[in-house]
Amino acid sequence: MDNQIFSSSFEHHYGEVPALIAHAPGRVNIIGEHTDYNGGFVFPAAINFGTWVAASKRRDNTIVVTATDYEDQRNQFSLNDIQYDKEQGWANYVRGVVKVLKEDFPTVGGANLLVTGNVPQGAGLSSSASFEVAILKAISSLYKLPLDGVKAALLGQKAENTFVGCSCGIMDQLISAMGNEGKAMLLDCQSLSIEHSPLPSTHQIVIINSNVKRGLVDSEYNLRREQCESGASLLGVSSLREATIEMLEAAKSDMPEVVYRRAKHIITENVRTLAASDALKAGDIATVSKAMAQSHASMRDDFEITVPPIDYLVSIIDELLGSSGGVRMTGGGFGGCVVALVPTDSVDAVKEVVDKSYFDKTGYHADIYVCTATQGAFA
Ligand code: GAF
Repeated sequence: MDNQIFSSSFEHHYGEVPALIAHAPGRVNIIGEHTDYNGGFVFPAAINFGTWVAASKRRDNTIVVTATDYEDQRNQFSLNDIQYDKEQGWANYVRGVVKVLKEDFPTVGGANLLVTGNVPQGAGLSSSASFEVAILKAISSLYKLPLDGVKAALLGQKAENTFVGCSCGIMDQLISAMGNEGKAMLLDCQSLSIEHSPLPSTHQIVIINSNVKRGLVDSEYNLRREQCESGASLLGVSSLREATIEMLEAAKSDMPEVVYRRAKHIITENVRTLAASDALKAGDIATVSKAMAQSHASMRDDFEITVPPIDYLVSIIDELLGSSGGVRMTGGGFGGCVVALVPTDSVDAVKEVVDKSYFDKTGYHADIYVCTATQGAFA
């Protein structure tokens, strides 16, 4: 992103230079899927794709936002009356975060905003969280609000849960706000404690976008959440974070089979996430590889959130890498992307193996992004 060109574009739209440009990244989750809303562990990294927001203050109580990625559509609303917009769906991420921000910081005032981004949408790389956190970063910086990264993430999640209508967990907003360059972040979603650990210099993060557009995401996502809550309740714990595999096996015959399998995924995924993060720190790639393979199998068989083209991508990359790297589906599921931790000298081979057969086998073209882990939101 060229800041000079973006500033000129802001000037073209609003007749003044922006006071600041804020940025928030998308994310890739290395391991720990659907564990966040169960109080568990996740291990994502912020990536070098994100959302940029140029901003200046307005004297009135109005937010005006222009979206370059939606043909310069403009949306405008008063801070005194923030309603859901049925016409311009994208604008509800702005309306939602401004509404929850204003509840906590009533002094927030009007703003002109210009937004652009390059996180592939609907691909499981958190384009929405990156959008929410970038808007929060821009407005809180304009008005010098004491909003730290964790608080920004909680507001972004609240906006998504209460205004946009997705019962997401905290992972995406928190990594977008708090990521570190070159590092993945182990997050305990119960205590919100964070530990950053360097990614191995021998490996690259490679993301393969299946280009299967995620279908039924919100309804299936919310259903998984309900099934997990039902599992916790049948086990007599406040969240599946508190459950062990022994407790689950003992209660198996008293619970619906589907709830058993959903709970099994969460309980085993928490164990795998901690094991993978420890192993990565120790440079033990073979253990990371095994944990990622088991995570994918668990998402496919027990949590049932993968689709055949994604399973195919994982199988061909897994066969190529063996224990030298890891591969699994990343994100909420039902399409989207695969993440692979690939030895630097095998990146071309991964591209080749995907190019060779993915289209013929599935009818979809894959996009491949070799990513770096980046810093979280800044202005
Ligand atoms: C989506 C949600 F937004 C996250 O909170 C998380 O649950 C993820 O799916 C699955 O791990 O990205």
